[in-house]
Parts: sequence; C-alpha cells; structure tokens
Amino acid sequence: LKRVVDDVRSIPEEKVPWFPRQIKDLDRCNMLITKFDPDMDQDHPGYSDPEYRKRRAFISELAFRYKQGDQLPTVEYTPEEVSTWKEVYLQLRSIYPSLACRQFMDGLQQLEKECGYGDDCIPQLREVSAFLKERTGFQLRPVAGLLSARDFLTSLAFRVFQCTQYIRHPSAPMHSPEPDCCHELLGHIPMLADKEFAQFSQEIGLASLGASDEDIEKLSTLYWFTVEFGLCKQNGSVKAYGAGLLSSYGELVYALSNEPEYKPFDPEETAVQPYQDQTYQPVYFVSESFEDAKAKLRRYSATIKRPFAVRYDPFTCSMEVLDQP
Ligand code: NLE
Ligand code: FE2
Repeated sequence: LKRVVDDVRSIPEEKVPWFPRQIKDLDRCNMLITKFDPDMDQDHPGYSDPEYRKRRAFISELAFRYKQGDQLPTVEYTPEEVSTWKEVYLQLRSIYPSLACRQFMDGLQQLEKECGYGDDCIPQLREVSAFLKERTGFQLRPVAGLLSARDFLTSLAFRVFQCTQYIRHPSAPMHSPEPDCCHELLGHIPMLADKEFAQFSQEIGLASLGASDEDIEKLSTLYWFTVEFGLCKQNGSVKAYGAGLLSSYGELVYALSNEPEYKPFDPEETAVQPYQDQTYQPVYFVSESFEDAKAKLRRYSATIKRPFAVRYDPFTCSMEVLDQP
C-alpha cells in the first residue's frame, strides 16, 4: 500500500535533489543557461547590436519579476519585431501542410481560428495561456531565456510551460540556437493543445522530479530528440513533430531532405546520443508513428528508479509524494 508522506523524511534526503511540492515553488525553478544569450555569446547575431540587447534586458526583467499566479505580462512589440514574426510565420506556414504532423496542423488551425494566430501580430502569452488552459490544462509562465534541464522538466510536472517572450534577431529569422517567442508559439504551443501530447509532456516532467543528475541528462536528451527534434511516420511519409524543427524554416527543410542521417527511435539508444545545440542536428530519430514515440517514451520514463512515487493533485496544484518501500 502506498501512503502519502508529508515530508520526505523517510527518503534519505541527501540522495534526492530538491523538487517543488507546490506550483508556487516554481518561482524557485529559474536557473538559466546563458551560453547562447546575446550578452554572452559572441556568435549571437545580437551580440554587436546594443538596441537589441537593451530590448532583451527589458523583456527579461518582466520574467524575473514574475511570480506564480501573477497575470502574464503583455509585451508591446515594435514594428520591427512584428515584421520578423511575419517573415517567420509566412515562410513556415507555407511548408507546414507538407512537412508537419497532423496533430500540429490541428492545433495550429485552432489557434488561427480562436486565438488570433496570423502573420500580422505576435500572439500574447496571456491569451495563449488561457486558450491552452481550456484545452489541456497547460498554462504558461514567462522565462528570461534557456532554462536548465531540471527546472524546465520540473515545471512540466505541474502542466506549466516556461515560455520566452523576446523575439530572435531580425538578421537570422530562419534559425536560432536559443528559444524565442517564434519557437514557443509556433513550435510548442500547437502541440500542447493536443490532449494526449499534454499528458505525455506532464509524464516526462513527473519522471524528472527528484531524479539523479544522470537521469536528468538522459531524460533531457530524449526530450531533445523527441519533443524538440522528433520525426514520425504518418500516412507513409515522414513528418515533423519536434518544436525545434517546427520553428526553424532552415532546419525543417533540412531535416526532411535526404541529407541528414535517420535512426529508428529507441529510447535506450536515443538517451545517450550526443547532440548538437549550435546548428542543425546531424541525426534525427524517426518513430513508427506519433503514438509509438509517446508509448516508448512513457515506458522509458517508468523505468527511472526513485525511492518514492509522485502524483499530481490538480485540485490543490500540489505534488503528492508516495512512499514506495
Ligand atoms: N532552432 C530553433 C529555432 O530556430 O526556432 C530553436 C530551438 C530551441 C531549442
Ligand atoms: Fe523548446
């Protein structure tokens, strides 16, 4: 019999990394990886553009100040930012019907119909979050940049998706090594409007809570090759379901050309595949179907060993920790 434990005293504390027990605790999950940001990375197209860096600092500040439960900040995008969005949107929109998976197309069409998605303005997180909440219970939270894998995965356990709000530099609209609002809004959000995908995302998050650094590394590598760069077969052809592909015109076309190497998706192997985060991936994992990818990843997550189990209580937005002697 499993019982709820109030504190983790029955678990050897030093062996279990801290994790949030309440949705409020996500305020502490904000460790940023700054290697790609325009103040640190000399290769960033915004590195030598002081205006761009100033804008980024302003939008970052909104995320730093945000506390769970606050209204999501609105950004008044400049005409230049909107024109970058427009270019990204129009280019990608024209190739989605032939290269994106069906679940993505369904989500995108709903967003276009009901959430103001289009080429002429950048959707606001507040509206998109309300839209998702009604469909799949996911909500958004602003983040200033690329998060550590542990903090990012942790928030998924609470059905919270951390979203950047700035936009990529206008000189490189077709690919960005760091996330930006094009990546979140076009790559991730349509998929998160799918009930099953939402469920599956939360499960990856749950599997990550209190996991060892080694297991986090494997889970985030799997996340990388599926949720970010996954391909699947659909009606006899290969389609993209990964957000990193669906937000990059350059890489989406490349991934579905005959240049890169394809391997069949197998979690054990995929979890240890070294990956590329500067530019296009040299290898992509293809699953037999979108359902197959989800089922395999679920099975893998269930094998991660922990001395306890977790269960999310959506009524109190808190994590129950269950003894597993
Ligand atoms: N390469 C993606 C893009 O250009 O939108 C972003 C990937 C973020 C992990
Ligand atoms: Fe992403």
